Amino acid sequence: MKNYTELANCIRFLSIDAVEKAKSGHPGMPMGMADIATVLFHNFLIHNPKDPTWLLRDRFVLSNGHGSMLLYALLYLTGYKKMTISQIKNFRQLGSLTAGHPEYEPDAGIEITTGPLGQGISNAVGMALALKKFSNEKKLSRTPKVYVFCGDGCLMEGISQEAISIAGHLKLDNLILIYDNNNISIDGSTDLAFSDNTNLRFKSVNWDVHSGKGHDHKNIYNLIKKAQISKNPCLLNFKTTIGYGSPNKSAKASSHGSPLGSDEVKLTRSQLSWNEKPFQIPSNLLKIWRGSANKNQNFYKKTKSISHSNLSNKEIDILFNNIEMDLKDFKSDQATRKSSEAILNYFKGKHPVLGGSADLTGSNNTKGKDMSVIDHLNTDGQYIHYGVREHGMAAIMNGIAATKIYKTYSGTFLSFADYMKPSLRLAALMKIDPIQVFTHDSIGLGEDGPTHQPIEQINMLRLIPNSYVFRPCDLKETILCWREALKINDAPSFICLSRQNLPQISGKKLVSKNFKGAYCISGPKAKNDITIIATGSEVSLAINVAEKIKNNGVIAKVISMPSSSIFEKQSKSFKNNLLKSKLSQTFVIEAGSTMYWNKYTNTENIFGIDAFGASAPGNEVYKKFGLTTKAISSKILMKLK
Ligand SMILES: Cc1ncc(C[n+]2csc(CCOP(=O)(O)OP(=O)(O)O)c2C)c(N)n1
Ligand SMILES: [Mg+2]
Repeated sequence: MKNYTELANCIRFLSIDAVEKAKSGHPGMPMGMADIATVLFHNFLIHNPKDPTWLLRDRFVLSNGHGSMLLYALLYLTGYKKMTISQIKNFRQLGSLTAGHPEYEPDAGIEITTGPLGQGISNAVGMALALKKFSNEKKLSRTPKVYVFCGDGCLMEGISQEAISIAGHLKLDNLILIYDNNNISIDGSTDLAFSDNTNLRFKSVNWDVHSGKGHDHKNIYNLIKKAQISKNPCLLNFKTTIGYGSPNKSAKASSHGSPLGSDEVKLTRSQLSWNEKPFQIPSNLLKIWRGSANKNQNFYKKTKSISHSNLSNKEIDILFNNIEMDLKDFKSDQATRKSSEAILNYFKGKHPVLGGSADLTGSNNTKGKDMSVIDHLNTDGQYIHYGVREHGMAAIMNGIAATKIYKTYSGTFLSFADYMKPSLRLAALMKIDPIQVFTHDSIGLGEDGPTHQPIEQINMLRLIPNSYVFRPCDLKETILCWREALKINDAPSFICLSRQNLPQISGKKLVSKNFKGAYCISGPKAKNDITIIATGSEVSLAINVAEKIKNNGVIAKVISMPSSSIFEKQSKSFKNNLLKSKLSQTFVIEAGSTMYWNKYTNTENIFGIDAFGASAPGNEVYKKFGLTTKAISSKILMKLK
């Protein structure tokens, strides 16, 4: 056996010194997990620091992201070019790769952004699924493994249950979760709030479970070895000591989230017989670390040139031109969720999308006719039944998207976007590209009532930086929105679709080549008295309003805005031109909260809903909130008097 203690101390002291220099950070977790990480990286993890984005590498996910220095130390020690010693010295400083919590940077070996506890475990499920599916498709000799570290906090978070439950159901045998069972979280002993029988919990959802001692290298080695041949996802529950090596702070919450302090650092150096200056790693140890990734070079050589098979943007354009041609003369009223289904049916295997729904497949219309279901026997499918696990689903999709192997989408009701928000935000932060299909996008859904009628959700989504919100008004716009969403590869997309039937109105007016998020759908392009902006199901309402007020001599230009996000990116002159009116009056109609639209007009010109909906047929609810042709046109005329 190598001298794992000294090798682990390299991680410990890089972490201690970096946190000390930054005057902030979390030394306890890296000190406690250093032994396990060392054994894992020296014997099991298959990666190549010289080719960080090799598609078929194992993935290492730090779900307890507060221990970020553990990851940075590992990346530096194993020789990732971007992770230099000066990056370590600049821990938590502006512009460094060594952010307070790991921020997705595959080029530097950072596989996923973590920090909000529970996300990493769930991302890892998506990674394991994508890698297993891809390895089967390519008939590889080895399926890459996903190793995840997590702490007590991740296991207390509800999302972890959703993720481990589906991982067990799908028998993701390439997923190994290593639990830092140190009995400590921020408030003190976990006894304050946590008395789960974690092993039983995992066993009950079909995981293999082994318990071990997290500072006993032989024991660590043996358990990780056992996990290699598991037929199920595997939990390794290691008893560890937070802040291991610190005479006064180990096993205490005080080592969790603040520097040890210079006196305690000295004592720790002496306790662990570490005589190096800050940030110095003895060359003999660095050499051993740098050589640790030389395992399984054959597999690397055999698979390094394998790439994923997503369509290029040009190919997507061609595919969509065909769809548009085919559906050109479509005239019947149709819910946009049905339009979306028609598009998915058109793909017929032409686009390697990995779809799904959180138990609303028939309502979200997310399953294309030819898509087969992924289960534990069939990873060749293209469709995942996520079960009723929206938050888990969104995080799992982030994991899939982060592998860069599959473009992925899934569905639920728009009102349940709230259940997914933390993961949607992280997708945007990471610049990864899952697509969420959110159906039942307004009070128009009717009788299911206010619990299901989204009000503020669409604007909640619009507020997430680096994300794209779409709300098409008919089939043609739905085609356009799908096309754009599939082409976006550096942000998540949210496609909001109606439950109720809508008329086909965009027709030939839709300039689809160079889509700018909004366009004049009815009325004159210039010399209009007023402008009315509408989205989705309210576009036809806006057109009706425009026709009615025309009888009173008021000429309105109606702007359909299927993507406010794309419109906002346009030049000021384009936006001003489109919105321009003789009376400088812009009105907005959208069956949701109004606040977002204040940037384009005054509050009294916005027809929306700032209350919860109502349980009644959709038309009745529209009436109740004054969203009818009659009510809106008379208000507009009053305003213009
Ligand atoms: C969703 C979420 N809630 C709260 C926090 C703040 N937080 C960071 S670490 C932590 C305690 C975690 O305990 P544990 O996972 O046992 O970490 P350890 O102290 O053992 O390193 C908390 C509450 C967070 N990062 N994410
Ligand atoms: Mg803990």
